[in-house]
Amino acid sequence: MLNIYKVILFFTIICLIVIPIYSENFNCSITKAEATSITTEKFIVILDKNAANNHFNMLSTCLEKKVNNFDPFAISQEEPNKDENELKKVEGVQLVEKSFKIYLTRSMTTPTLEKNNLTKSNTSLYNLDRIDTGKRKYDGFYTYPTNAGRAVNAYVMDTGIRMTHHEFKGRIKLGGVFCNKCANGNDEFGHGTHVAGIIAGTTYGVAKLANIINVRIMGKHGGDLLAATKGINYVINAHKNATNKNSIINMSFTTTNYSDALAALVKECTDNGIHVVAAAGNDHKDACLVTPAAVPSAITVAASDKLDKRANFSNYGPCVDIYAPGVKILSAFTSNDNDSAIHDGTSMSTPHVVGTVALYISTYGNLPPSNMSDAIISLATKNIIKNPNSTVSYFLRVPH
Ligand SMILES: *[C@@H]1O[C@H](CO)[C@@H](O)[C@H](O)[C@H]1NC(C)=O
Ligand SMILES: *[C@@H]1O[C@H](CO)[C@@H](O)[C@H](O)[C@H]1NC(C)=O
Ligand SMILES: *[C@@H]1O[C@H](CO)[C@@H](O)[C@H](O)[C@H]1NC(C)=O
Ligand SMILES: *[C@@H]1O[C@H](CO)[C@@H](O)[C@H](O)[C@H]1NC(C)=O
Ligand SMILES: *[C@@H]1O[C@H](CO)[C@@H](O)[C@H](O)[C@H]1NC(C)=O
Ligand SMILES: *[C@@H]1O[C@H](CO)[C@@H](O)[C@H](O)[C@H]1NC(C)=O
Ligand SMILES: *[C@@H]1O[C@H](CO)[C@@H](O)[C@H](O)[C@H]1NC(C)=O
Ligand SMILES: *[C@@H]1O[C@H](CO)[C@@H](O)[C@H](O)[C@H]1NC(C)=O
Ligand SMILES: *[C@@H]1O[C@H](CO)[C@@H](O)[C@H](O)[C@H]1NC(C)=O
Ligand SMILES: *[C@@H]1O[C@H](CO)[C@@H](O)[C@H](O)[C@H]1NC(C)=O
Ligand SMILES: [Ca+2]
Repeated sequence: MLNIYKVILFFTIICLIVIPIYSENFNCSITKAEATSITTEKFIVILDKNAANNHFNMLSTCLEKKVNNFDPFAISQEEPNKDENELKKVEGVQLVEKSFKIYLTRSMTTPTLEKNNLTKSNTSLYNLDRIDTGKRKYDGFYTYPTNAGRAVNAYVMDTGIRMTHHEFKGRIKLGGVFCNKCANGNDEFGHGTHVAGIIAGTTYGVAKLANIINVRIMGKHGGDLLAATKGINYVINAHKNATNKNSIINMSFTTTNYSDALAALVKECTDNGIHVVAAAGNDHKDACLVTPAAVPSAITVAASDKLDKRANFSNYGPCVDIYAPGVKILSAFTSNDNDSAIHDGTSMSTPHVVGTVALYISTYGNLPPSNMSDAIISLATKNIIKNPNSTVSYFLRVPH
């Protein structure tokens, strides 16, 4: 059985130990010659349960190679498949997957910036106005439970957040920074700030009293699977440590291909009681083809527009659990502490559901993730949006 804490331990020990070479009798299946070909590529390595105590000794002995901080390995690019297979033969290694690029799920359209223009009236945000009702009806109000997500922690795994933005005052903190060459938790792109605003912004947010925890896994140009796995490990650890177990992760990234490592980590989160809400993706294809969207225990969110039509970029199909507004969404942005912008994407739909889970928890109490998923679906409105490759669809509705 997968044990994610062993992964953490693995990275941590590599961080702390200054390479004494161990001489225990490990059964090395990688030869010295093979080990010398190891150079640059990064792999995610997940160890099985029994390997934890020996893993560092084993790997440093077998590979006779210094392993850098948090970078599990570097493998020759000439024969990557061979090396990956060799790595798999090391005792205790359960899963090896090459790190690859992950993508933001905001669509590629150029955002319309609306600087220094916070919408004070709650009548102009169609997305908030829409999600408090079943049948489409814009009454100019967003009606939500008064607890508004209080004491719920929403972990935003994204490009960082402009934490000084007025939308988050007093309810935001830095969790960790996991991307390569990212100096701090700042948002150099705007994506994470926009998402966080939809979850919990005072003006733009679904759950206006929820806490935001900034887990930066992407820089200006996206990130990679390795950073994502480190970020997820962090959240699981933080959740385990915390006395407040009301945790939701918002996963705004997607992969071009299905990732076994990412799927395993998402399942580990939900097994530990952390709610995972994931974007369906913006490639107009079946969401079952990509992670984390395809993972059954995640709540997977597709995008619709003001007229309840599926957004033409949105992924779809049986792996989609729910639709939420994701076209022309106004939220916080990064130029200054009052900045706002309009974005499209399943990245914008996902935080609506994160906020709704927060509302649910603060109103009715927490549930195990699978029950929460059922509860959110039972609040939702059935079959008002066409979901290709599936006979059923649900549209988000907040508790009322
Ligand atoms: C080491 O590997 C060899 C060959 O695969 C196997 O026969 C042997 O039992 C292993 N020894 C230990 C201690 O695991
Ligand atoms: C921004 O301000 C201008 C001028 O007051 C107004 O016309 C426009 O509707 C505002 N935009 C938003 C999104 O509030
Ligand atoms: C929405 O509008 C109502 C009536 O104008 C006002 O009482 C309420 O505070 C507004 N809510 C928000 C979140 O702006
Ligand atoms: C969890 O607690 C341990 C022990 O106090 C600490 O070393 C670790 O940094 C904490 N991890 C997180 C993610 O908070
Ligand atoms: C994704 O899968 C396709 C087809 O299986 C393959 O050609 C491509 O290299 C894969 N991409 C990545 C990033 O692994
Ligand atoms: C999707 O819809 C937008 C706006 O309605 C339109 O500009 C765009 O061309 C459409 N894209 C595709 C691929 O149909
Ligand atoms: C942002 O808005 C606040 C109050 O709404 C105001 O006090 C502040 O001056 C504004 N800052 C900027 C940079 O516009
Ligand atoms: C939440 O997830 C969505 C889609 O998965 C993503 O676009 C957005 O950036 C995320 N927001 C936060 C605050 O993590
Ligand atoms: C969660 O759902 C399972 C299966 O439907 C049910 O047996 C269990 O009682 C539920 N737990 C809670 C806390 O609602
Ligand atoms: C529906 O799924 C099937 C296989 O599962 C696939 O071949 C087909 O292209 C999908 N249809 C759409 C519209 O994506
Ligand atoms: Ca309304």
